[in-house]
Amino acid sequence: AFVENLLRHPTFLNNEYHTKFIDETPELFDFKARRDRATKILTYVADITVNGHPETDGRPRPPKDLKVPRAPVQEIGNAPSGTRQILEENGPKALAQWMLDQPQLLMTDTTMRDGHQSLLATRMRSIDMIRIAPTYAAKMSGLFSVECWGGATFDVAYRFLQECPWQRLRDIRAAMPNVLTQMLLRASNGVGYTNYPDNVVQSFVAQAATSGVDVFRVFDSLNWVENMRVAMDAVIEANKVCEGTICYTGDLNDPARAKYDLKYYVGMAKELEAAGAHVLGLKDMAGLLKAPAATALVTALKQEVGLPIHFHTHDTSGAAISTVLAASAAGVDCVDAAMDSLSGNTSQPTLGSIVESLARTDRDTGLDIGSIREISNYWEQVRAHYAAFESGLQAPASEVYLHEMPGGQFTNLKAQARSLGLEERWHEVAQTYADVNQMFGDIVKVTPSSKVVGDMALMMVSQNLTRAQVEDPKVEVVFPDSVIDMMKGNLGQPPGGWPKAIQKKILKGEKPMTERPGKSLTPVDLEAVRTKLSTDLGGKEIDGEDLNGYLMYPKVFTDYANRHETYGPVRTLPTKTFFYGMEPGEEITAEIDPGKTLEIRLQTVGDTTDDGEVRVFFELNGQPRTVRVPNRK
Ligand code: BTN
Ligand code: 3PY
Ligand code: ZN
Repeated sequence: AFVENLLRHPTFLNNEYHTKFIDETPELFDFKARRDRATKILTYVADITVNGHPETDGRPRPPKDLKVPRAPVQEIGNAPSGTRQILEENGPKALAQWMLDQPQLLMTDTTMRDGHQSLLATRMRSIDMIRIAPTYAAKMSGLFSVECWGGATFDVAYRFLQECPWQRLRDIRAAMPNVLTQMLLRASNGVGYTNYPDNVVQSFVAQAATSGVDVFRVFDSLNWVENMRVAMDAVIEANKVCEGTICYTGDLNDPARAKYDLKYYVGMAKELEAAGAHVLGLKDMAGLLKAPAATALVTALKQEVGLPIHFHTHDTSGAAISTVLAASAAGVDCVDAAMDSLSGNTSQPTLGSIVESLARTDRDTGLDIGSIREISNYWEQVRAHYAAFESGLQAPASEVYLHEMPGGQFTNLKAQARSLGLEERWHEVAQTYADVNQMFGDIVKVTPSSKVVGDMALMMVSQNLTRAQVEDPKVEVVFPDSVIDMMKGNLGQPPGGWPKAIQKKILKGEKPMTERPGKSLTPVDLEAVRTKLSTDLGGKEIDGEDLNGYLMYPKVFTDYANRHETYGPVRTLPTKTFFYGMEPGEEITAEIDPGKTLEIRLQTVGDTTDDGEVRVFFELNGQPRTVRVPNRK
């Protein structure tokens, strides 16, 4: 059992990683409390069994005979030392120097973050990650890092998966103590969609560092370095790795897109270097960087800045591996890829194929292809459980060079279009997305600016508005709130500022802000918020993780906390049970604390009574238990 692995792990034994494992307050931590949590979990299983899970309703179902995914068996306790030890022993600057000194191409595995964010609507549950983490520790210690946190995973964990993102981080960290953990941080937008006060950003970064993030990839959705400093400084202050990141957009070799030329990117790289970045991130969130442009860009950046360069792309076009190989040949230090079975299309390029392509060359990654296959086979079993969240995307497409949607947004926007009845008009949405980009002055499109462009494009297609009409001062247009907010300056400034005419029309004469939004946001009184939240949640003790979760997403967090009161630690359920409930006669186990396992057998589901309730009969650790749930069908 994975928790047993954790328990026997040296890191686990040595640190206080434990706090959240105990969901209840310590004085309640006796047999009765355990039984209470068991009742809560049984209530959840009964409810899903009777009513189904709202998120999988009407979606494609995984095959009936799916087994709980099995990770390769691991020897515990002797994981080889890796990049994490370099950071722990020598600090972030020495780690950056170490990167520069390596002949091999270093690699980051993104499967646990961007991989499932881009292919499975971010819905992968922690248990499926933690089970394989010891295998990474044992067999993938040559990786630079594992990206496993941040971006959209944070709010999806609370909102849709009914689990604590911080606990995920601690669990992965404990099971994988030798490889750096990496997160994606939207600078002043934290892991949200809006600019937070400076002290909220600082508090969040400090907590993430404490809970287990080693490498922070910090980007700004308009490439405004001014708006990245607070987050970057907080990472540096925490003595963690600050990967100051350029977002790539446009087409380096297209004179019509001269706004984002070599000079622009080199200039931004120098600003990030001066701002204290340890590593330079090059984030091609839509997968637009073509191989010849990668050669030119990486060559120039290597000449002009002294930082190691870490390249991230998406395979939406199908051409990503050519770009990665060009970047490698030009001397890029590290690249992102996803394990084979969660790679390709809107996800990252294929890790095993990059490793094979470079084998026996001077950039040989040194990673073991047999281990990669084993781990990929595990992810293949996991992926089958998330059939409900597959996008149905059939093939790579060069259309990405037209619309420039980020891989993490593409399938989401498509689903949004579907829900608005615009699925048949998808290619119009794509064209309109490109038109909106031009209308807004050709901007970087990445969370949250990409969401604003998407909102505007959907509005235009659903109302049959053309760009010319939207720009015409005589045509009345009701703009989405997110568009008004961005034009006010609340996400910051793009290079060259916002186009004046459209900004004027959108703001109806209101004067926009041109300063850093954080400069005018009042700091939050953190202790006052903690006290109020505790009161709101009936006296629950609020630790730093809860507080920072609430500061990012007040309503999402409190909804999560209240559901946790009702359903207990449902994160411990197998994924199939979490989304589909149980079949009569089926047996599962759920390890609610290290070594404390619930054996749950569903006996039968009773008929619905006159008051609309269903009795569900279980055996819990051999004892009969009945739970009543409303029939909402
Ligand atoms: C969600 O809200 O979608 C995820 C958490 C699960 C909420 C539970 S599932 C059983 C019950 N039925 C609902 O519609 N919501 C709760
Ligand atoms: C995110 O911010 O979630 C992203 O993946 C941006 O690329
Ligand atoms: Zn990405």
